[in-house]
Amino acid sequence: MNDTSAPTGLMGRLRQGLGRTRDKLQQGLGKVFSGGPVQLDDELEELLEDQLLMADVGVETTARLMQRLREILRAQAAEDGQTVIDALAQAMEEILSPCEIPLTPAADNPPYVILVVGINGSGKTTTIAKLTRRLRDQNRSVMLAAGDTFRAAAVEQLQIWGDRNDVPVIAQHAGADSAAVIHDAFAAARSRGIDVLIADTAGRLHTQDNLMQELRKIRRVLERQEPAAPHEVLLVLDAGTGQNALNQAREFHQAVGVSGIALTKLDGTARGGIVLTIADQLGIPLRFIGIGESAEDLRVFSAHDFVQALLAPAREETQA
Ligand SMILES: Nc1nc2c(ncn2[C@@H]2O[C@H](COP(=O)(O)OP(=O)(O)OP(=O)(O)O)[C@@H](O)[C@H]2O)c(=O)[nH]1
Ligand SMILES: [Mg+2]
Repeated sequence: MNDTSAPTGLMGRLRQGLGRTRDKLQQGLGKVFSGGPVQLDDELEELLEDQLLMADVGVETTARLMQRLREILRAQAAEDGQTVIDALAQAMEEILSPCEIPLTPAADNPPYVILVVGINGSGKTTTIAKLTRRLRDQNRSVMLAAGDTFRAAAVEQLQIWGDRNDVPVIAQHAGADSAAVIHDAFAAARSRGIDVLIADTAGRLHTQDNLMQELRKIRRVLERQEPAAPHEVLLVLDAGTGQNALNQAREFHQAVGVSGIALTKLDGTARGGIVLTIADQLGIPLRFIGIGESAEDLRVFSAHDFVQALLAPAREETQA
């Protein structure tokens, strides 16, 4: 991340956001990325495997990638660094593409309800703020439900974001029943004809059974108000937790049924390969990736852009 060039445009920003993972991967694969002639022999395979594992791609997904890489390269005669990179890009995109399913809140029978869940500090509330801004820019009306009743500061944090984006926030006192807050918010959103209701929840460990029960209760209460709600259960995962994110996703999915994932803090980690593991192992739509603190740093996930940002040579950065 010692890159002092200032990439412009959305693609440049994505490259910068994935800088840690990309730099590590490309440095580790210097032989491939320097562009000279290379052969996919045992030595190179081992090097590739090591680098993918270090980027937190995970054992099974790395094996799958390597398998595809061999297949693709078997069909090609000349091998130089670029051929290997192109083949790797193709193999990665094949894994990621099925999970590239953006979140598109339906306009009929409002409100469209997004229930946001995840462990402590994964980025739920800031993701809600960024999502709110995105929806407001699309001229959708938004309401927020302060379902994190655990901390007083959480309600205030959401309130500030709501004020900033000029959207109403339904909240009660700290310690209130989260399901009741979200229930009231739904009723208010429905009567006011609000397009999208986004419900924040307290961070919880996937191992805390009572708190997972609480999420089930929220779901039940919403379902009673509107059988289709929540329309989206968005799980927010911190990319820095690496392979542990997989366990979190499995437990949350089992408890409340996750329909989409937002993977945050990719900018702060060299373990961005976790995106590939998540796509490969879970098959849950990857709605958004977070690559920084500002609103535009919550990006709709694009398999192609992600792979390009990861594998495109750093020297192209200034041209982005
Ligand atoms: N660099 C970076 N920081 C992020 C990103 N997403 C969230 N953060 C930061 O992560 C920290 C925690 O974010 P919150 O949104 O408060 O997390 P939370 O899941 O609501 O936390 P709890 O309510 O305590 O469970 C904040 O400092 C955010 O600014 C991201 O994509 N990149
Ligand atoms: Mg929060």
